[in-house]
Amino acid sequence: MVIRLEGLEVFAFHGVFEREKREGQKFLIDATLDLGECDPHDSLPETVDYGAAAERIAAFAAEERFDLIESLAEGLADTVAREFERVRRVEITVHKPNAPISVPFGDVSATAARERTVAYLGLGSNLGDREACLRAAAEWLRETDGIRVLAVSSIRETPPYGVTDQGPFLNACAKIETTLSPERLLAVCKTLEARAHRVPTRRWGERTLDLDILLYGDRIVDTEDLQIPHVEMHKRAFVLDPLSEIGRGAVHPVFRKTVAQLREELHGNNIAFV
Ligand code: PH2
Ligand code: MG
Ligand code: MG
Repeated sequence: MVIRLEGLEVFAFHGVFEREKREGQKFLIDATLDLGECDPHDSLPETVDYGAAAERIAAFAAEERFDLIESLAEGLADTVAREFERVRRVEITVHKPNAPISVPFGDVSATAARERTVAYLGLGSNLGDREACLRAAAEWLRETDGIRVLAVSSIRETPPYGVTDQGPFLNACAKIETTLSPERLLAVCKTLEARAHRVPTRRWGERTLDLDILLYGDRIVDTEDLQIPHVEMHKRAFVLDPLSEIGRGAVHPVFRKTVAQLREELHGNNIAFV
């Protein structure tokens, strides 16, 4: 189901020039609200009230002040994605038909989109009050704008993997729904690690909190700063064991296998004893 709102008219004060900020002008806004598989059965509570969405969009556009129509479009897409939980994907286009351009023109617009994605995070700690660190991390995730925590696995103690001359870890996994991009989600993870007073040590070394993105929908990301799926997840019992509690059926988009399958392959015949 897709709902389209077109030509929503708002008088507002966005612009780079003083005169635009002072005098304001007309903006036209289009919103596409993709509700995914939603079948509302002719009942308003089961869909998105387009009147409520229009009012929220108009209020945001009128109250905020941006230099750029790009920023307004991003802010609107963020707001709609966060506040209207039935919206799987939103696309917002902001038109500024009377923009101060010295050449005659038809229209100028900017488009931004947000998509609600299910992601899985790995949590680890082997320094300080390990359990308190993991519980705090789950709480901080719950408080983060753009993240809804759907499930947190049990916490288990695991031997250090990779670098073995360090204390045992506590590990857990979280299932979240997020409107943040993978890059913004990574930034949140780093901020929360710093909030747990993580200090840089050797690679794979001891840490108060490690927050890793394991899966982000079916997205594959391979940049210098970020690799999704997590490149080691399929080799690690401390990831696959807690992950299988909350995401057995989640599919690894590179291997095209479920978490349950990867775990079975990792543990072989010993799975009953893990
Ligand atoms: N994290 C590492 C390296 N080794 N071992 C366990 N048991 N748990 C971890 O979370 C862990 C690890 C690097 O992130
Ligand atoms: Mg890690
Ligand atoms: Mg990490």
